Amino acid sequence: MNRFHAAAHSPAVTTRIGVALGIAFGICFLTGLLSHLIQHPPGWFGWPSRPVHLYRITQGLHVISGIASIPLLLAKLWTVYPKLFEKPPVRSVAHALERLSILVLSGAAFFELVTGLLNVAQNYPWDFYFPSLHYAVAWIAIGSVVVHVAVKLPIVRGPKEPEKPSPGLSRRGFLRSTWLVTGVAVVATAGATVPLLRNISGLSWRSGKDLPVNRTAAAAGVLDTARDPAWRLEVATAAGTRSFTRAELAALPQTTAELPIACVEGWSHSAVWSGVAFPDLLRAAGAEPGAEVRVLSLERGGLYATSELPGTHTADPLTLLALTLDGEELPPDHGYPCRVIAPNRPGVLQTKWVRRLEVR
Ligand SMILES: Nc1nc2c(c(=O)[nH]1)N[C@H]1C(S)=C(S)[C@@H](COP(=O)(O)O)O[C@H]1N2
Ligand SMILES: [Mo]
Repeated sequence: MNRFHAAAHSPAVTTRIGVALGIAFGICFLTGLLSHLIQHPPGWFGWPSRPVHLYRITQGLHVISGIASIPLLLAKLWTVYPKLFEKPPVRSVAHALERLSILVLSGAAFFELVTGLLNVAQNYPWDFYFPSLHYAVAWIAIGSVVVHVAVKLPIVRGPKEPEKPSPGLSRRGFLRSTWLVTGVAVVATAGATVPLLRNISGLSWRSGKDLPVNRTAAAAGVLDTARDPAWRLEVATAAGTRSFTRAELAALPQTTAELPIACVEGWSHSAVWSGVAFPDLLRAAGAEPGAEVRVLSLERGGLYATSELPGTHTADPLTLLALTLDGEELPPDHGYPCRVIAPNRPGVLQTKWVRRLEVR
């Protein structure tokens, strides 16, 4: 082993990288949990409709901290890998448990980072098992992190070993390389969500000038139904069902607002939308703003063909059933004849090609 390797395997280096990884992984877990709660809200959970940009920040943090965790996890495994092949493999029950917990921890962390990265890179390559599995394994990962930190805390807080001058240099070198690679990974991807970084984020996905398209009208199988002159928006309330032609929707009071689409993949993009604000639409249909509304798309099947608008959102005058995008008629790929655009809401819930609203 040369000096660089010997230094990289020192406990001090493992600890420094471990602390950074713990922070990045913790942020990733909490922001991921938040995103899950917003998409599958239990009764006790409420998510506000303001500030408008809050979800784009929390989800941007989720993806950025996840990406930062990848080089940190690799570096951390590198610093300890001689120990992974130690002999004898098991010295005592405690030792066996510790090794097992590290195996679970690295396996779960790897699974989370790789599935997250694939989701971002391939635009939802899976149908439904990804989000639920990614969510379930997150608990295994964070649970084993907590156990691992509890076991290692005495070492982290214990007396620092004296830095020997010569290996010290290489140690610092290894740490510096780790911070550098992590920094580059973050800056290269952060442009997808941080507008200021957009110009220098060579590698970032979906960072062009135009609003990205998540699923096209053709892919969703709605090209014909979206253009059908017989299309009507149905609004079902306790008092009965009202339907609106597109011209009738356009004749209602219109609201214009600049609002972002903040995809769970981490990219986000602002655009100027106009259409009917939900409070106005609900009143026109004989219902009250603040009612819970189920949104149904022309798309058949598909994970994102329906969504729920909570009362906080249907009472907010910035929650739109949008008819135009950047001053033009809504393009088919962005949801023609109309779509939901609500403030502070995950992109997956901004349902396109709306055909029916069910007021609860
Ligand atoms: N009906 C329907 N609506 C949908 C989707 C979909 O697959 N089907 N994708 C959602 C996702 S994941 C995102 S990020 C946004 C993207 O909107 P855009 O394609 O207009 O940018 O639309 C949302 N609305
Ligand atoms: Mo999305």
